[in-house]
Amino acid sequence: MTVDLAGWAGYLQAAVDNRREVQGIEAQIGSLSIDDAYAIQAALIENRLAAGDSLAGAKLGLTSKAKQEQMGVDEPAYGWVPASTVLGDDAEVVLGELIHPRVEPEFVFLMGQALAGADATAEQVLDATESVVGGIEVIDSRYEAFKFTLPDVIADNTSAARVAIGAYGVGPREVDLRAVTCTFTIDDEDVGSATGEALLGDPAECVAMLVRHLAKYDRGLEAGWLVMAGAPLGAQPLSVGTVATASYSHFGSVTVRGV
Ligand code: 0L1
Ligand code: MG
Repeated sequence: MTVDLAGWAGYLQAAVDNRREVQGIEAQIGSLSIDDAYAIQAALIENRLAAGDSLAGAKLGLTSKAKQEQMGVDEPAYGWVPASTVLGDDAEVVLGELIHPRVEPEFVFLMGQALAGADATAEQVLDATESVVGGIEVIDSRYEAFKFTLPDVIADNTSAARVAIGAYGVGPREVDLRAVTCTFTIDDEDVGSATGEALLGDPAECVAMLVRHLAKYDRGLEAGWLVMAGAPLGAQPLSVGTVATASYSHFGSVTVRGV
């Protein structure tokens, strides 16, 4: 069956624009291949770029057991970070612009050099990285009740909505990134702690997986981009008045407030 890639990309963009959740794609057409899901995602992003946005980087989602179990999915997914969605390390998130946002801590690589290749390794990722910082991603699935299949969430650019980026980082080999600890609090209540190792054993290996994925499309990471390696902990709802803080053992802290 031929999938209407442009039509589904428009369907998801309309959900963003109208701030209204929509039914999953697979629930409507039976099944969607991973390849077609990435093609819808590509069309969605191309439309945003044509409308004046630019790319600030790329992301992985679902790279920790905590996230995979929370969402009932057992594989990572890859997506894009539009420049218009990037916020500072103490950020207000306007809830009226979103559907049903959640927040999650992130390990974020800031690329000093471009990197591409179907055989990219974690060592090459560290070589190409300028620094690693903490972040908080705001995810906002466009699907009803935040429920989706893996192809659905890929098409939806892995629920990406906003990301707050920390101001302080470390050189990629200054610390063992697998041992960096993140503690997440919501309104001063501790909702969990995890280390970088929760990201498929090694955050740098996650980024290498992304580079190998991009190689299938003759693409790579660019110098100056940010790359989210994923969330080591499950996501939490963000409401008006909620204050979420991710504190990292080596990256300082990042805060977002729902307004
Ligand atoms: O960044 C993420 O881990 C999100 C991936 C998509 C699944 C979700 O919406 O939680
Ligand atoms: Mg994330």
